[in-house]
Amino acid sequence: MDAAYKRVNGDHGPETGDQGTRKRRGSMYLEEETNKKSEVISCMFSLKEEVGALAKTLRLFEEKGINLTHIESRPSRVNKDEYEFFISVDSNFSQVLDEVIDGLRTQISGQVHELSRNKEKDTVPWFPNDIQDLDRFANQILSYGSELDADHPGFTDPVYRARRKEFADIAYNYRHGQIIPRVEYTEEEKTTWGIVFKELKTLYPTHACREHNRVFPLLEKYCGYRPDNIPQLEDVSRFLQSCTGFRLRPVAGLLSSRDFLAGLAFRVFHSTQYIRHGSKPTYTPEPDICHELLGHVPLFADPSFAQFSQEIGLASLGAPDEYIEKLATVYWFTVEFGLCKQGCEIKAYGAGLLSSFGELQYCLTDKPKLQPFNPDKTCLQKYPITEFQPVYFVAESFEDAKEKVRKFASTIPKPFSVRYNPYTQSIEVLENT
Ligand code: HBI
Ligand code: NLE
Ligand code: FE
Repeated sequence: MDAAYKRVNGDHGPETGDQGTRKRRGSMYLEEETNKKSEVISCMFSLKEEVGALAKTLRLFEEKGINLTHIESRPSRVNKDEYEFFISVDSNFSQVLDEVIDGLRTQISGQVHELSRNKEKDTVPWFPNDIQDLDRFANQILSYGSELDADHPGFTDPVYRARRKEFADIAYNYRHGQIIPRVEYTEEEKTTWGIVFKELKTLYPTHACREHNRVFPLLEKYCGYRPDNIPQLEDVSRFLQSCTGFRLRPVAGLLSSRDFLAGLAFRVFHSTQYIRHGSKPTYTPEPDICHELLGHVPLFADPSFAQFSQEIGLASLGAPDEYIEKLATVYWFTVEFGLCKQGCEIKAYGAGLLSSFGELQYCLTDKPKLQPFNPDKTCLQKYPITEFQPVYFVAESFEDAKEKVRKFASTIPKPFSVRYNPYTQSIEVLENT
């Protein structure tokens, strides 16, 4: 076994290998020994201002024998009582740096960001190897869930903002395998849910695909889907696991496309837990609990759709950035805003449609333009994210869409292919030799 592929922290089972042709590959891939050129790796972290905080942190590097080549500090612009530190190390230390970064994340109160790592063209971007590796995404959200943009309807509502911070903290502290903390929703939040729930329920029989309509009554029966109750993520996650092995994990805000799609490879769906602002229940550009529970969950309970979604996730692992963007677009026009043929009718299966009373009505009128789903074309389509879609793509069926995505995935340049091992909940890498 090539030592360069081995993870240093021995928390994984034995490597699965067929005479070295199949290797588990995770964070260590970047440091393959053929890649002799020394690269700089940088990372940034913030620390609360207190005596000895930096010394304590630097000890983590010392313990692993890591030589820092650069360190700078500046007062944090976000939190007045914090300092930000920027450090660089030589990539010879890349393997152990992972451990230090994990250590930093658990031991310091501030945030840690990895800034750069071996940006050479022919290297493969890091991807999670094991379902636990998804814990690393927890504090890599694009905008912290409690920092709302100025045009958000909750921006000037201090109660809403404080509430968003509570939800962000749950997600931030969540680790794989834990029970998702239950949330007591306020009367106001339940009212918003009730409006969305009741309005959508009148449209589902005519507008939603048959898979959604098949699962919805089960969610009412087993998961507390009712107009006066916001279901708990933990209960829904258990239900999904029993249907298709999909599970939910709470997330504080938007993840990068790469991270978000990688979750799907493990049948893990990153779910928000907060609810949209009550002033605009029929449409919100952001995912919220209505969107996740009413839009996504029913479809993830369908075996064929679950497999389709996982296929997009697997295709994303280690893909170059430009292909991540293409896959994110494919995801957008299927999982989020997909339409499909059912008999001689067209129905909605995209979660963004199934959670928006406004857009669910609109999408089946003659206003938008419809095109056949074809990943090669679909992946190039531009789209707005804060208004109804001008274009939708129509799939023949989930099975057909899955085959097409599989074909598309095989055109992504990668020196390996992957498959998911559900027994070990990890990715097996098959080298292309
Ligand atoms: N992050 N938390 C979260 N939820 C999403 O639905 C989501 C995301 N990041 C990216 C994303 N969706 C998509 O728009 C694609 O980029 C995959
Ligand atoms: N527009 C959707 C809704 O209002 O529920 C949310 C879309 C999230 C991508
Ligand atoms: Fe979504």
